[in-house]
Amino acid sequence: MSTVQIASSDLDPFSDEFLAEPYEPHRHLRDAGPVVWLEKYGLWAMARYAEVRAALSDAETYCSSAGVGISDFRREKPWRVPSLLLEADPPEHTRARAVISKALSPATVRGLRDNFRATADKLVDEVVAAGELDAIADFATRFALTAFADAVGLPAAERENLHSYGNMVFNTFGPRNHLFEEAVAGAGPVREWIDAHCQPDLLAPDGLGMRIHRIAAEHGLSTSDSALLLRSFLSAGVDTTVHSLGNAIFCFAENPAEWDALRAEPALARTALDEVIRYESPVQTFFRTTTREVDAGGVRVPAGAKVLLFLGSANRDPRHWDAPDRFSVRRRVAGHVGFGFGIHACVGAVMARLEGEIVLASMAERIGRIEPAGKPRRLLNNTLRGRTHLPVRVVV
Ligand code: OVV
Repeated sequence: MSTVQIASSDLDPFSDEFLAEPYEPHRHLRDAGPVVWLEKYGLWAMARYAEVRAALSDAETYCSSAGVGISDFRREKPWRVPSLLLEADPPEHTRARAVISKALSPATVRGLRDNFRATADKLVDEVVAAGELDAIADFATRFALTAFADAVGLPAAERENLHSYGNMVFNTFGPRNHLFEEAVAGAGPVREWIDAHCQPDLLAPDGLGMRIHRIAAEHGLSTSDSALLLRSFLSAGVDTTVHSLGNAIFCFAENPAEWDALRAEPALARTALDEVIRYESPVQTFFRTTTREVDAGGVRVPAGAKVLLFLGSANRDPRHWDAPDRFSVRRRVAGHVGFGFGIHACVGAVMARLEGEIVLASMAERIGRIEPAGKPRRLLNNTLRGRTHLPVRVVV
C-alpha cells in the first residue's frame, strides 16, 4: 500500500507576523504542496493559483453556507445573522445574488459616474493643495465613505460607522485572536447604527439602498431579508474600497515609472486598478467547507473540512503569473482572483472598478509624482491587507 505524503505546516496565517509580511510564507505554503494541512488550526489550505481557482469554481463541493471564515456554522453559533449572499449556497444564494445584480445594473452603475468623479476631483484638488497627506485618512477613507454612502443614500452623519463595521466584519472571518476580540469589543453601537441604516426609513428615495429594498420586494423577499441584503452591501463596500485605493497609492509611490505609464495613457486606469488588486489583494483570504470527499491536486480532502483559500497568494503564484512580484499597469491581469471567482465572485466589482478607475484617472490628470513621505503603518486584519497610515507627498 502506498502512502501519500501530505504537506503540513505550523505557520499561523492569522498571526501578526504573517499578516504583516505574508508573501514569504505564501511562497512557502505554495511550494509545500497543492493542499497543505495547517497544524495550528486543524484545517486545509490552498495557496496555489490552480487549486484556489478550482475550489472557487466548484461551489457544490466547496460550499459557503457553513461560513466563509474559520468558524464552522454547523458547529458554532455565528457572531451575527449569516449573510444571505456571502454565507449561502444555491438556491438561496442565487435569489439573493439576483437582487443585488439587478440593483447594480449597467445603467445604474453608469449613473454613479458623475458623482464619483465630482467627489474624486474635489478630494484630489485638496490633496494637491496640501502637498503632503496621509493617503489613508485624508484620501482613501474620505473618498470611500463619501462616494459609497452618497450612492447608497445614507444620511451624512456618523458615516465612520461604516468603516468600523467593515473592519470588524473582515476580522471576524479569522480565529478568535486579539484582532477578532479587539474588533468586536464595544461594537454594540456600531452594529446598531448599521442595522438601523439598513431599514428603509433612513434611506434617500433615489439611492442604491432603497433600490435594493424595491427590487427585493419585487422578488418576493421580506423587509427583514431585504435589510439583510443591504447589510451585505454595507459590510463589503467600504473597507475593500479604502484598501484598494490605499494599496493603489502605495504601489504607485513605490513604482514611479508605473505612475508615468498611467499618466501617459490614462485609459490604463481600469487595468491598473485590477493590477493593484492582484498585486496587493485587499481581501487576502476566504474559507470554504467541503460537502464531499474531494481530490485536490492529488491530495484527498475529507468531507466537512474547512479549506482556507489564499487569494492573495494565488495572485502571486509564479506557476501562473509571469514575474508576479512585479507591479505593472500593462500586465494582462484578467483571471486574477482578487474579486474571487465563480458564483460568489464580487457582485460589487462593477462599482469598485468604476470607483477605482475614476479616482486613478482624476489623480493621473493632476498629479505628476507620488512620493513616500514617511513610514507607512500596516493594517493588521484577519482578512484585509492595507495600511492604517500612508504618508505621501504629491508633486504636480
Ligand atoms: C464579500 C463580503 C464581505 C463581507 C461581508 C459580506 C460580503 C456580506 O455579505 O455580509
